Amino acid sequence: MKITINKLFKLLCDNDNYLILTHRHPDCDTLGSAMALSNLLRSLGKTVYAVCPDKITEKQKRLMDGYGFEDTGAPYEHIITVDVASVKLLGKYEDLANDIFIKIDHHLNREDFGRYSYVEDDYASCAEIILDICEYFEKAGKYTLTKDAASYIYCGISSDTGGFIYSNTKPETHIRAARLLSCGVPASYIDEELHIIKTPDRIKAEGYALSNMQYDLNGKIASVSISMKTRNELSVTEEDIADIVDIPRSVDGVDTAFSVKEEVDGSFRVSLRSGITDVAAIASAFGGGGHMRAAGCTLYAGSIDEAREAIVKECKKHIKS
Ligand SMILES: [Mn+2]
Repeated sequence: MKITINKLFKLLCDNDNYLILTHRHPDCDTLGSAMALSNLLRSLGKTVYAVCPDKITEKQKRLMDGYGFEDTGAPYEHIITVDVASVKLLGKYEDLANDIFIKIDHHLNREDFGRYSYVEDDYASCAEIILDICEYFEKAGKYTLTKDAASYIYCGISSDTGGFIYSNTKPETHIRAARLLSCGVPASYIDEELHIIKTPDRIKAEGYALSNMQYDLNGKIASVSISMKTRNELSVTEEDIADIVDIPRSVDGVDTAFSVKEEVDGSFRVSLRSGITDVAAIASAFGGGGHMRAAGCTLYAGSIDEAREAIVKECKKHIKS
């Protein structure tokens, strides 16, 4: 059931013992949203802890002030999901899908789950919704946005807008960011961590991507495939290749860019980015989802080339010539 912010305010006030769930393959939007919401709920005297179905990266841990999102097995009563578009994205927590109390999300292509849902699907990030909630509590005289919470929210916004570059960035996005900066958020530190600083292994992975790019549809599609064999040869981690799709998407003339990565279980993880084409529609053809211009899915195919071909075939259906 969709609820208003006033109803959400009442629900958060009237209940206690929260478990916040983030999505698998976590980004700083889901993590930052969870951290800021935890900060708000704790300041109200509530018990809350946040977990992630996957291990978070060292960089994410730094940005989240050392909080690792590990499951301590602590008891809880009410589950809140943040930035989770589908129950599949709950990973090992998928079996909790029917027990979700409140879903807070900004995805356009999302599943209907959770007893209550609070959604703003024209927001660039889920973290901005958390900011709205914080401000609602402020107006009610129950909370003052802290520098820490503001920093977590800023991480979410900067992460989901690619540092205010993606087309989801709106005037309101900048206005919200301005408010966060006025709380003392170390924006340039966060932006550098998120968008500039890379490990030597990440640079090595980018080198591989640069020299192994594949083009289709007269250069409108660019892709890079990284098999487990390549991963081992380069000795790069999942973290090193997490945003490798940024390499094909940086090529002039490319509309749709994607990366295919072989996973430990033999499946193929695909990340899609585009200029115009609705890549959420492409991802959803394979049971995935996301946003118009940034989406992802997991494929089960005989080989990485087969997986790549399947995506190219689907892209061709959606790219207007
Ligand atoms: Mn998000």
